[in-house]
Amino acid sequence: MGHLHDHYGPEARYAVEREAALPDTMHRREIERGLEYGLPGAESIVDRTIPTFSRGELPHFAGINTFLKAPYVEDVRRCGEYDVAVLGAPFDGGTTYRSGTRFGPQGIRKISALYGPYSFELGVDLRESITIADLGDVFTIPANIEKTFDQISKAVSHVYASGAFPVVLGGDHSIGYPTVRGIAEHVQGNVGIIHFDRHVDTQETDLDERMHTTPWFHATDIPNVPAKNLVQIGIGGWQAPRPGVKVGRERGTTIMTVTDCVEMGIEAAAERALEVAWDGAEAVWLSFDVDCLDAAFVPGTGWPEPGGFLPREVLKFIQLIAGARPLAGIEVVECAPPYDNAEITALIATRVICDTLGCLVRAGHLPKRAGARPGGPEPTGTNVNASQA
Ligand SMILES: [Mn+2]
Repeated sequence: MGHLHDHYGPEARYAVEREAALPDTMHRREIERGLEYGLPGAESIVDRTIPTFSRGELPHFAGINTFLKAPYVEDVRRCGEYDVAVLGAPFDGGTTYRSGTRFGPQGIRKISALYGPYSFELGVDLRESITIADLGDVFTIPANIEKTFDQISKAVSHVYASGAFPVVLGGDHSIGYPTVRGIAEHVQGNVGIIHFDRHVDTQETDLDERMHTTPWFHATDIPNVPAKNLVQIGIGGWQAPRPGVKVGRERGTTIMTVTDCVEMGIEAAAERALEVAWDGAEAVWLSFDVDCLDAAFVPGTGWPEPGGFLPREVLKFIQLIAGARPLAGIEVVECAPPYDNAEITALIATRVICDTLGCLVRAGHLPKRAGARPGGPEPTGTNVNASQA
């Protein structure tokens, strides 16, 4: 690397320096595989890395829409061979206003095709660092919340036990309860939850059922998921129902409003959130409701509420959390493509996942070493990358 001049800011300097240190081994392998499986390009194509059939990253508008164009792994028994496993939970039976999140996984996968595996500021290339599988979607039951919860818990439990890092694409926020239930059964000790949302989601029932306004009431009823380890970030506005606020007060959840976070500063707020979630906990689940952002940035959601975070605030927050400690997994919920304009809601949903993965990689939390799954014993699957680490 040549000498860098002095006009860079610290972040840009880090980014520019860091890129020189990133390998390109997996990228070259992807190109070779593309030429083999997709045939070398036509005679007139000057760039001989281009195959006849699109295989791999390029062009971004082509291809089959898995998350980040990760391989679709049909045999879910093999998910433990990957560092990260993406699974959709297409369910909107828990919505109490706008439905449409059953199309959330599709919407997120579609716009994720726009993303490359490399982040400039983070100085990370996911393709060179981790393997990702897209397992497709859980078979949800549209007219039955409880059967859907059982399906989601079984799916998340399977992925977590395999050793792969679960990334759950919602779905409305009712899925927060079954996802945490699927993790908690494998954790010897307590599970904390970092919850981004404008809404508390802590009432027992809504419209007589366990709707998307209720996941944390039921999750914190699980013996090793104490309410004291639930930190709720971005809560506020006119849609945080009083019954839920009452439950949060009684059980002692920690609520941080947007103003609280912005005025103490995102670094201090992230530190507080980490302290609460990890206090005596063995594993921490990240539950990200896209509506924690201001309604202007997330038109495609079930309960848009003005006054939320700016994207750069929430991304900074996520980066600090994922960089600090290993997470048990992440879910991104309430992305409703039928209401989305220009895919901007799906875009931020994808970005939150990519930044989380990028920071976990940069901090050395991914790929996981064998047996280093947060709070649990040896993985039951064979994690190929982990065993090399
Ligand atoms: Mn919400």
